[in-house]
Amino acid sequence: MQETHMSATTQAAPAGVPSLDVDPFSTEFFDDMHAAHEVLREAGPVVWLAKWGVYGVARYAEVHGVLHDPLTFCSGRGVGLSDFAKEKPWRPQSIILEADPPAHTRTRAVLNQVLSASAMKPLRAHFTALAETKVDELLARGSFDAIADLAEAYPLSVFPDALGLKQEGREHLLPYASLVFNAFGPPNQLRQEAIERSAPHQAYVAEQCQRENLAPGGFGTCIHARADAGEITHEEAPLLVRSLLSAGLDTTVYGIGAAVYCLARFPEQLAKLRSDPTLARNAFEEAVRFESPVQTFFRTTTREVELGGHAIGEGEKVLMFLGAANRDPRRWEYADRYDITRRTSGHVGYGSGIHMCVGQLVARLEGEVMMAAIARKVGSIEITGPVKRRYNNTLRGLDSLPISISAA
Ligand code: OVV
Repeated sequence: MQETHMSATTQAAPAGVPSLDVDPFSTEFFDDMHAAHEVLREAGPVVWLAKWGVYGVARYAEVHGVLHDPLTFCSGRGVGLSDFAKEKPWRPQSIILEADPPAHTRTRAVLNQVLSASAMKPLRAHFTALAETKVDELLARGSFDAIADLAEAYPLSVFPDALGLKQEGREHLLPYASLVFNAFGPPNQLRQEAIERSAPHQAYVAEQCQRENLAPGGFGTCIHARADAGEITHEEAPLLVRSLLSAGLDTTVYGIGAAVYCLARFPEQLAKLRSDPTLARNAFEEAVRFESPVQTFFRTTTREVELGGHAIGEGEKVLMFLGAANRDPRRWEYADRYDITRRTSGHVGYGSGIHMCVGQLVARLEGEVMMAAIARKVGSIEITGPVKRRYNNTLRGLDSLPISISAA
């Protein structure tokens, strides 16, 4: 392991930048995150995170500013702690997430098309029917775990088929995604153990990215067709399929989990949703702001730059706290309230700018139709047992949410 990351002593702050010794990748941080986010925001527009020797931004303005200057704050050196200019990536670099213009522009254009609004149209009826079937089944059961039985079960029932994956081996999908998101973090236990156990999951994913393993009509086949059209090479197509396998499932699991957790905690918001099911899409969007299932990404500076009044050198990692920005009182009124009628636009739960989630329409479709099915069919939601947190270096969500629901 790299000496720079393993040093027992913390790394000294550049002059004038508030230095904090909080570790944003520790269980203590995850367990009391909102208080820690406030400390980060109030310390200044930019902070130094001594434990890992990186800069951090937790206020909305600076997070937004970094996201919208992708040439200065690049992704090509990795969006995790590891700097690809200094360390070999744990897997071949993503050609969309971990890329900068002009290379990024071409791969992004392909996924923009594959996951466009018009590509969503043929999916909506089927995604809606399966959300309704799922809610009916759970109403019949009465009590269940909202994570395993709803937040995981529903995306698993629609997304792998939409991608065109075969049935066999799908049990690798969630562990693979969990690994990818842990790997953005520092070399802590979460990351190191995930990578140690990664070989079978990586082998499965590499195989499913091949054209012959993808069903006609799915997103995967659609990507390979763009290679035939000459927009990307035949070597690049499997890597773009891999991006969907990495980022397309667990994120929506955490998003839907967040939304159900919100409705369970805030019954007056469920009542409002029931009285007007057209609020379903915004109720999901507000859950993405409120919980920020994807909490953090890094950028790397490509030059000396001024940020929050401080000069930052070239080759520095900057950690963006998306979840803290999404609750920054400088930007949001009643930031800590889940309010399904709020104007949510501008939240950075999907990022912002040229790298903003390319799968956001799929995520919103899944979230909307699930919230709409709940709005029409569910009368009440009650938490019936201990709520357990799941720990991941990037994703925020629950491991277990025991609930009971009643019919409308
Ligand atoms: C947004 C995201 C998360 C994880 C992986 C990828 C993208 C990828 O492109 O592989």
